[in-house]
Amino acid sequence: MNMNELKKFDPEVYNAIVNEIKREQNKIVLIASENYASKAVLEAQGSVFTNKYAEGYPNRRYYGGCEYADVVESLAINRAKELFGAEHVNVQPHSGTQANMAVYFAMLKPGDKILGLSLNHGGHLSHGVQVNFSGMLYKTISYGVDRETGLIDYEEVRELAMRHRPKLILAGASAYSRIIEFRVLSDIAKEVNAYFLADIAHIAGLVATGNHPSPVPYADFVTTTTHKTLKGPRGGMIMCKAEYARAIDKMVFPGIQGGPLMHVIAAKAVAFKDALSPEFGRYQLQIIKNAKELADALMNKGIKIISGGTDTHLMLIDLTGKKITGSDAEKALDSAGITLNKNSIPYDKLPAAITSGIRIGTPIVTRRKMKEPEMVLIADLISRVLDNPEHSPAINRVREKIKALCKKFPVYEDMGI
Ligand code: DSN
Repeated sequence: MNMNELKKFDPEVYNAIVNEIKREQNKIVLIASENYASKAVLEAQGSVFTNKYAEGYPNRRYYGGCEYADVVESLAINRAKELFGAEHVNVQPHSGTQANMAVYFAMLKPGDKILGLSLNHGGHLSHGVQVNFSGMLYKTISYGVDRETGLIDYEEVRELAMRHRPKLILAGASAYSRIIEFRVLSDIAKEVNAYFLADIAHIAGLVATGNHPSPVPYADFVTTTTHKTLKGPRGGMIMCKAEYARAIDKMVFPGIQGGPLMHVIAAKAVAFKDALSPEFGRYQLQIIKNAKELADALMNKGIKIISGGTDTHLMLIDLTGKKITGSDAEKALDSAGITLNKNSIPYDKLPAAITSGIRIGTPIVTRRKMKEPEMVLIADLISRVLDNPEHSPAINRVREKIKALCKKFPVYEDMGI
């Protein structure tokens, strides 16, 4: 990456970028919602398209000079349609939350009821949490997971739907490791005449490659981010049935956004091209294999995983038997070179700022070409830290092993840093 001008003009920002490159290279990042975009994606996102206003949609813009903006947005739309088999795609939402906002604003009125997975049980902020606009504007009803199995209780969803008659039912999660039965949820939505929205932000890459059942055939709306398992730039996207195309497009622009971020849309197009390749399918499969291996290896060390494993790219560790909070575990692991995040577990007794759990995901380590043997090693290192969070010599030994592992699986070796 050539940053000569930046280095000369703004050494403070340049140094922060260099340090971030080193951090991403020298630590093992297990944050389930992050990924390392390809250089092609970074180049497109760092391009002159950052200069361009293109309010409107391809061939229907409110500015001149949009002919090349039209090219990249059309590529992004067509590739996304092919990838997911969607009838209509809008690639302009700046984020997943804004994608969800556009669907709500297009279909609901303030005060309408929405039914989604509780944040405390693995749901998402924008699915009706009180401190978020979704919880402020709509009446939220939440379903949860079973205390024993850790699985979504679909019977509970049906009962809640029958009792409350929500206008919209949401599927999707940020900390749920098992297959989501989109078809079952769609049937429940049909029974109560509710819209069905599937937010596949976390699992989009798995869905695109057939490694998780797709909600696209059943859902009225499917929203996603493009930067998690999908490995693209940070951003959002909406897919919907053709009958809602006009309402969704109108709500994204001019409803809730102005100019689309054309440099991000160019990078989305690049990511979708990558996602259509056979190599990407193999990558997604390995993400799951690695997650399963890591979960098994952690459980072999006596570490409890919610629901007893994973079908996806992530798992949720229950620390209640370990005498360490999620927040302390996050800190201790980071000091040893393993970056992940604390996370509430279902029925958590501790507040969200502390938590009794940590969330682990394998998209980045798999992107670095690590496979099952490395997962066994990482599980061992995590276990050592959780057993000795305040023991400096133990943490130092883990840090040395992480350094060696990172060196063996470089990401940015040719960036001249
Ligand atoms: N904040 C993201 C996550 O970490 O899951 C979801 O938006």
